Amino acid sequence: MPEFVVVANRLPVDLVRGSDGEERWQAAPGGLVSALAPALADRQAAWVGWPGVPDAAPEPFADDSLGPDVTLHPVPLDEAEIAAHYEGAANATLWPLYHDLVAAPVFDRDWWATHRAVNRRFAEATAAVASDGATVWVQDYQLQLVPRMLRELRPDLRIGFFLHIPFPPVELFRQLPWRREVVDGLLGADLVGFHTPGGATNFRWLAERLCGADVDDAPIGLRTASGQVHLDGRTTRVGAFPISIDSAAFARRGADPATAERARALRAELGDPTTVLLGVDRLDYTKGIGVRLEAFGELLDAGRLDPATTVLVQVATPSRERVDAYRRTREDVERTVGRINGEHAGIGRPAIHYVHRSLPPDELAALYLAADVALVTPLRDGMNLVAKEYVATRPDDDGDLVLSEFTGAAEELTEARLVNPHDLDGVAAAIADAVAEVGSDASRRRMAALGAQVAEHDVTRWTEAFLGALG
Ligand code: ADQ
Repeated sequence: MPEFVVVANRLPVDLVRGSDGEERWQAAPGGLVSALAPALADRQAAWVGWPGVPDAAPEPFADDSLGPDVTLHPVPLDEAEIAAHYEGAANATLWPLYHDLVAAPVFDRDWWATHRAVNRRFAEATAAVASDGATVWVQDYQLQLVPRMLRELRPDLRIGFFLHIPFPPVELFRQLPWRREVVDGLLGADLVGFHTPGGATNFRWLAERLCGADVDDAPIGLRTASGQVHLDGRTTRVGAFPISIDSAAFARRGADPATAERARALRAELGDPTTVLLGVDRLDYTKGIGVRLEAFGELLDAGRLDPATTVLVQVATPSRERVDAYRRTREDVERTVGRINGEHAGIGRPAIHYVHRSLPPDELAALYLAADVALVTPLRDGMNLVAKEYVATRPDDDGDLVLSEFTGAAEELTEARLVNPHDLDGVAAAIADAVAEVGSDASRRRMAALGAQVAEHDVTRWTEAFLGALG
C-alpha cells in the first residue's frame, strides 16, 4: 500500500480517445509532475486524480514513468460534475474570487453541492489507497474540502495541503457563502502551504475569526511552517513555500547549441528585428495579456517603438474554453492583436505574432532564448513560473524581465522591472526602458541576480521544504 499519496484535480496522464475510438494514456507533463516526480520515484506511491475526460473510470494502473512503485488512481467525473464542480465552483467561483475579483465570481448553490460531493469522492478514493500512517499531499483550490473529509475517514494520516493560486485578502474571501466550510476543510490538514507569507497570514486570521481557532501571531517566514492554528485539540501549521522550477534543466536546455540555433532561426523567421518582446501564458484573464498588448500598442502609436525593429511574440495556450469568461478573454485578446496589427504591421511583417497553441519544451526554450525582453504582467498570479523559466533558460546575463508586482514571483525576483499592471503608463515606460537598456551593464547585473536567485531556489527546495515541514 502506498506510503506517499498525491491528490490533485488531474492525474499526470491524459486519457486520449483516438479517431479509431481507441483509448490510450498519454503523459501530461507539467510543472506539478516534474516538481513531485523525485518525491514519488523512490517510494511506494500513488497519485489520485481525475483522468480529464467525462465518465472515464479505469482501474488503478502502474505508471513506470514516475517510478517503479507508482500507481495512478482515477477518480471519475461525469459531464454534469465537470460542469458544476470543475468549470463552475472551481473555475467560475473560487478562481476569480482568489484572484482579486479580476472577473466577477458566480456563487451558485447547486455547483457548490456538487463541488462538495466531488471533494468527498476524492477523499474516499484517497482513504482507500493510503497505507497506515501514510503521508498525503493534497494540491490546490479544487480540493480544499478534502483535508477535513480525509481526516475524518483516516485520522492516522499525515496530511499536507498546498494552494497554487493566491489566497485572497480577507475582505474578499469573506464574500464566499461557504467560507467557513473552506477554512475548516483546510484545517483538516497538518500543514497548509501558500506561495507567500501574505496568503498564509490571511488564512490564519480567518481560521481565528471564522472557525474560532486559537492562533499564534508569529511572523510567517519562508520555507518553514511558522504559523500555528489550534482547533479541537489538533494543530495545523501554516507556512509560505514559494514554488519554483527545475532550474538546472532549463539552464541545460538554454545552453544547448541546438536551442541557440533554433533561437537564431526564430529571429530570422520574425524578420531579424532588433528587439523581440515575449509573452507566454495560459489564455487566462488573470494573466494581463491585454495589459501588455495595450502598452505595446501605445508605444507604437506614440512612435516610441518602431514596428520595423521591435516585435512582440505572444504565445497563449488554450485554456478552460467552456467557461464564458475565458471565451470573452480570447475574443478580447484576438481583437486587440488584430487592431494593433491593422494599424502598425507591414505586409508580411506583423507587429504582434500571436500563437494560440501549446508549444513543446524545446520550442519554448528557443523562444525564451530568442526574446530580448519577457513581459509577465498578470493582474494577479499565485507565483508565475514563466518568469522563472525565462530567467533560468538564458545562459548569459542578457535579456530583461518586466514583471507584475501582483505575482508571487515578484516577492523573490525583486531585481526585475516591477510594474503595476493597472498602470498602463507605468507598464509602457518599463517596456520602453527595457528595450532601450537591454544588454547594458545595469541590465546585466540585474539579470545575473535574477539568474542566481532562480538557480538557488529550485523546485527541489520547494518539495523538500514542504515535505520536511510536514514531517
Ligand atoms: P498557471 O496559472 O498555469 O499555474 P504558470 O505558473 O505561469 O501559470 O505556469 C504555466 C506553465 O505552463 C509554465 O510552465 C509554462 O511554461 C507553461 N506554458 C504556458 N503557456 C505555454 C505554451 N503556449 N506552450 C507550452 N507551455 C506553456 C498555477 C498558478 C501559478 C503558479 C503555478 C504553480 O496560477 O501562479 O505559479 O500554478 O504553482
